[in-house]
Amino acid sequence: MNRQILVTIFTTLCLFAALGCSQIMDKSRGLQKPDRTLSKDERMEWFREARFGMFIHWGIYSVPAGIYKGEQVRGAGEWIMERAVIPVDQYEQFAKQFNPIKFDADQWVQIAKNAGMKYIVITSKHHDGFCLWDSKYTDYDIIDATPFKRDILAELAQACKKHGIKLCFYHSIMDWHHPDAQAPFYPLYNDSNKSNPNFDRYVEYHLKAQLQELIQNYGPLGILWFDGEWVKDWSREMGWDMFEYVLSLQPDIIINNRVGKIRMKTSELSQSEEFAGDYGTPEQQIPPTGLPGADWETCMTMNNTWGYKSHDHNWKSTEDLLVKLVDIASKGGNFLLNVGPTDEGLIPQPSVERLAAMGEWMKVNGESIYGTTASPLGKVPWGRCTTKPGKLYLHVFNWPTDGKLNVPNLTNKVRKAYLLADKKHSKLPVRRINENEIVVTVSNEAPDTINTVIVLEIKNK
Ligand code: JFZ
Repeated sequence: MNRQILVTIFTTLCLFAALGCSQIMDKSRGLQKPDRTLSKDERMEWFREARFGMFIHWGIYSVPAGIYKGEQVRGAGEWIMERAVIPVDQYEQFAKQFNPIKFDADQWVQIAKNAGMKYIVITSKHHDGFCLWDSKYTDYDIIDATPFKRDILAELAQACKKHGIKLCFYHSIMDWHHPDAQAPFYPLYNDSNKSNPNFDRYVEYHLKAQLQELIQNYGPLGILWFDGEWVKDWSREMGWDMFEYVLSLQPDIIINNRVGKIRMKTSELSQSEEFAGDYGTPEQQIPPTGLPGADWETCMTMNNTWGYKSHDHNWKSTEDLLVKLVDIASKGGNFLLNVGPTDEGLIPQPSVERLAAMGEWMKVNGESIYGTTASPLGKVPWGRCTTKPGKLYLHVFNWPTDGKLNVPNLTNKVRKAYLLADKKHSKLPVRRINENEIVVTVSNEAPDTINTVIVLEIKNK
């Protein structure tokens, strides 16, 4: 054996030993990071391209649909167990009534796809602890506890694969049903001062075990979307440990910031050791200037609830939702728009209609959303701007009545201007009026009543 081979064998042995050690350290300290095969940029690539996804809040709370003992319950539909102070054994009865025979995974995925959405995040388990898949770690799931007995997540995984949509799971850390988590705290499931001495056991043998099941049997997944991390027993160390654990199960998965104890709020902090997770999740709001330097995704309801409520009719208009999508893209974020299906298995009709209308716009104008980055123009008086190398997309919400669109803060040379909806790309006249400003001559009437997109091909400096 020559020296070369001996050295190789020796280094290989050392490497194995080191790997083994780091795994042991990982278990005991929870903070050691395993070797990564992929960079964050590589993992985030599809997410940055996608820009638009569907959030689905679905569970046995769609049975009461916001009403308990004849009374309308305030708050979000999926919180009814906590809001109406329902004991665990009473709430479990909803599972027996959950029989969504109209559920059609293919149809749901098509609704998302036709809207222009690229990924779906569905509640594998919400705070109530009920599981939408056949879990071997509990009987409180769709197969063992309901008359429906069809694996919802398996059907969705198959449909997503067929239609090229990324499947992602929302998974609650807080669990009002598990005896080692919050269930014993009844009537105050969400009391952040209460501690369960067995919480570690819940994390190891329920939470982690189920996540492994989800990733291995229903993956590969796009995102694991954690929530409910505010419970007293969840720690910063657990957040880091979970982040590493999930990545070890699927190296290219994306994990939201709610896995960590402290949420990522600003850019400076996004890369800091303080924060576990890959991206920020502003809820029901669009950060005024985005989260510069960080990836983020605004999640939002179409009415006032995530989980279905029969009496919530406060729907946002299509126009409002489209403007929000563009506003978010212009600030460099993604839009995760929620639907709350009924206990029959249907996405409410007002949601279906709005998504279809958004899809019509996206079919023509999707290029100005997918894979774009935040606007370089700052505030523009008529709408928003998104960009890709060599192109600016001017989203004009308020069409100029005089047919003159002023574009401020633009010093680049403009090569060409045209309407994105115009397949021929007919040139629109462009005139520079000063160093910082150009004027595009457009028709007197807005071609699109909600948002007309003008493309500027620019010379990058
Ligand atoms: C959580 C859940 O409690 C809720 O049911 C829903 O699933 C939503 C998407 O997420 O609610 C939150 C989470 C975070 C904040 C507020 C409500 N927050 O950061 O302000």
